[in-house]
Parts: sequence; structure tokens; C-alpha cells
Amino acid sequence: MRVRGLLVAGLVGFTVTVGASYPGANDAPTLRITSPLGRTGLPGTIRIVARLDGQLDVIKGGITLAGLVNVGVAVGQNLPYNHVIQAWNAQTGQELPAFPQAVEDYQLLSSPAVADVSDAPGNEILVGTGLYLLRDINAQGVEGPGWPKFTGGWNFAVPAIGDVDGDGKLEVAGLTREGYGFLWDTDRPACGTNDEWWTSRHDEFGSGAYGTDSRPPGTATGVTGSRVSGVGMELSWKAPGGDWMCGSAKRYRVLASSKPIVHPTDGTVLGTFDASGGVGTGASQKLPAGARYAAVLYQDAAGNWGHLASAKLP
Ligand SMILES: [Ca+2]
Ligand SMILES: [Ca+2]
Ligand SMILES: [Ca+2]
Repeated sequence: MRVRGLLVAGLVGFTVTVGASYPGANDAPTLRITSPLGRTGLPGTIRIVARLDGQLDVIKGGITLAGLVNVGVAVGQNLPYNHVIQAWNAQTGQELPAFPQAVEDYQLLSSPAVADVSDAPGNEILVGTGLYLLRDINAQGVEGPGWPKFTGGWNFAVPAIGDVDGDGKLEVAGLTREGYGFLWDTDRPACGTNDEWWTSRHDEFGSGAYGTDSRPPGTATGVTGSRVSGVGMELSWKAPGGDWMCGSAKRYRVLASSKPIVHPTDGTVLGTFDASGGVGTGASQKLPAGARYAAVLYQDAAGNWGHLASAKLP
């Protein structure tokens, strides 16, 4: 059976058996995770898959054994316990040495996200709970400078990470159950830092599948028509990336028309060409006589098309 994300297949004693299959990820195994007595997390919270320390890890929220007893056995006793975030190596099933890490409250219907948003080495788990704090915990259990973030509310939504203002650095967005939205700046570059699990169910598609490329190419910049001697009218521009303004796109399409080009279906397709180079790479295309407008748009290797950039020709 093809399963998106992870399912709890059974709870036998204190051994949690987890079956997994991730469409789009060839290196993700079926998992059997054994949690030692006393370090067992409560199944039922949402698991994610991401690389904290170079290999795929499975990450989820939970509570320690005494917390489980409080909920289901010794109700009202209030045995001391911790809410925790847990992480296992997905290849071996072994819990990472620094885990579980204590957090403030239940995560229940929420999940963590994973990206590199702080100076703590490597990627971090971004996890919010009912008790106000959005945490930032790396594979060694280290929290980055400037973290956690205080929201004063129940962090119900999964945090989302991206370059919101286009300055080439990441931001982190959060939303409390009370309805307050937060956006925190970081000094981490937007490229190469945010390819793990950057929002609820992994990506913009909500695929829940590690490795899914849901990010279209960005938009070409500097799109300009000019008359070149010996060529005629030519359109020139600089390329975007394959994931917005990161990486490299696969191909581009050039359109020309006697009327303004607003949609990819407007005008005439002059051709679709293989792209070479990443963000900022110069490219050009000879335009037919009579063209008054031209546009270019990019596609990535996964088939996602970006927005077109158009220009009125001189
Ligand atoms: Ca980091
Ligand atoms: Ca930014
Ligand atoms: Ca892409």
C-alpha cells in the first residue's frame, strides 16, 4: 500500500512499530522504531521526515512514560513527566543521542518543521506547543541564539519557513490559535538552508512526501528588448532559479505578440529551450519582425512553471 507520510502500525508493549513509504524519495526505508522503556513517546502526533544531521531522521512530539500513565492509567495522580520532541535515525531506527528534548506542552495535531534558521550547527527542529514558545533545536539539542521565540499564545499551526521579503535571507512564520500571526527575520541565507520540511505536510502542495519539489522557478529579471545590429530585435534577461531564486531551472519558454502578454497562453510560442546556469545567468532570444511585446517564463526539472516576465519592445 502506498502511504503518504507515516502511520502508526501498532503499539506492542512499549515498542512502537512504524510503517513508512514516501512517494518521491527512494532512500526512505520502512521503519521499525523501538523506544526504550521510559523514553517512549505517545503515538498519535504527526511525524515528519527530515535531515537533521546529514541522514534522514523521523521527528515527532510526544510525552514521557509517566505522562502516558497520567492520561490513561493513573488519572488524577499527576506523576512528574515531560512533553518532548523525539528524533530517530531513519536508517537505523536509533534515537538520536541528544533526544528526546523536553518542550513545554502537547503538540497533538501540529508537527515540527525543519530548516537551518539559526547559528546552531546544522538544521534545526522548529516546534511550537500550547505554552507560547516556538523552539529551535538542532541534532545535538542546541538551541540557536535568539531562540526560542515567545508568542504569548498556543502555537497550533506548523511554523513555515521561506524568504518572505525577497532579501535572500530566511524568515520564520508562526500563527497562534488566538489568531496572531508572527514573522521573524533570520540572518540565514535563503538558498541551501530550507530544503527539508519547511511547512505543514512538508511543502506548498501539502504532499507530506519528503523530497517533493513544489517550488516553481522565480521570475526572470531585467527583461528588455533592444535592436541588435545584424540580428534585429532581441529580448535579453537574467535567469531565476529552479526553486524561486535558488538553484537552477531546467528550461525556459519565450513568447511574442503584437499585444501585451499577461498569461502564458497569450501570443505565440517562439520556442522552449534548455536553460544553462543558475540565478542571474544572462540569456537572449531573437524576436520576429512585427513583435511589439515579448515574455519569458521558466520551468524546473519537476515540471513546475514560474510566472512570466514580459516587456514592451522599443
Ligand atoms: Ca543552523
Ligand atoms: Ca528574507
Ligand atoms: Ca523547483
